Amino acid sequence: MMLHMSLSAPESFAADYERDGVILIRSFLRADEVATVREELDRYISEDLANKPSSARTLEKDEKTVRNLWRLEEHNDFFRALGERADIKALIAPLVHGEPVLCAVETFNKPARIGSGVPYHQDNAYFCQTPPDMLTVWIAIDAVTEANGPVFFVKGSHKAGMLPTRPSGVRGNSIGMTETPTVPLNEQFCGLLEPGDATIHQCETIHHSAPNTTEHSRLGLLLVYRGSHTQTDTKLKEAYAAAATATPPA
Ligand SMILES: O=C(O)CCC(=O)C(=O)O
Repeated sequence: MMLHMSLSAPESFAADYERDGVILIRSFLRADEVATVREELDRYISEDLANKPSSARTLEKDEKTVRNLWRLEEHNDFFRALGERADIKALIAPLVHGEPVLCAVETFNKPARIGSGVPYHQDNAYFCQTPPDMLTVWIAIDAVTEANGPVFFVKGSHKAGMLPTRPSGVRGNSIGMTETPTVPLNEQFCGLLEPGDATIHQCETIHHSAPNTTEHSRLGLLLVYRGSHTQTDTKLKEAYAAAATATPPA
């Protein structure tokens, strides 16, 4: 069992989040907590994953290396407990404008050399919630550098709401955007993180990441929350169902 820290964030973090749709929090997890997360992920992949349904993961093109782990909150007690931590939920409550409900614990592993990219997208195309009071805490387990496929966010893009989507054909990220944003990369918010640092992004903030061609893995652990007041938007859900049927995640 991990010892709980008292999480702290800059005083302006809620205002920054409302304005930009993305914020960065240093040392979200301590070094020992990061090490425990890594150990449990390694153990889960080597001991448990083979006995889980194929919906528990997406593999890279080599058909053996894990690209994503999905539904860890269902499949693993340690990760459910991490996602349910009272200090984390207290921190994000003002951002989801209500009582946080843990919706998902997952990974984007971006393994060395073969880690695939993630096309421009808005998470609410997958989550399908209204109002969009839903977010992702993206915690670096490995260092995230400019070279190993950091996540880039278009600041303020959450304010324009959901933009038209199209199936992307990418396994694990089936819904892309009809039009790629014109904001140049050097004007986007790049999530450069040390292990334990985190970004938090709103579910309609546009983001993407490049493939990892380096020798350095770029493992991220994601905690997804919504406010208990959000509801499923049927129109968004229909588009998601069509894209997921065209490109199943597993
Ligand atoms: O980790 C990545 O490269 C992409 C992550 C992502 O799409 C997300 O956090 O919603």
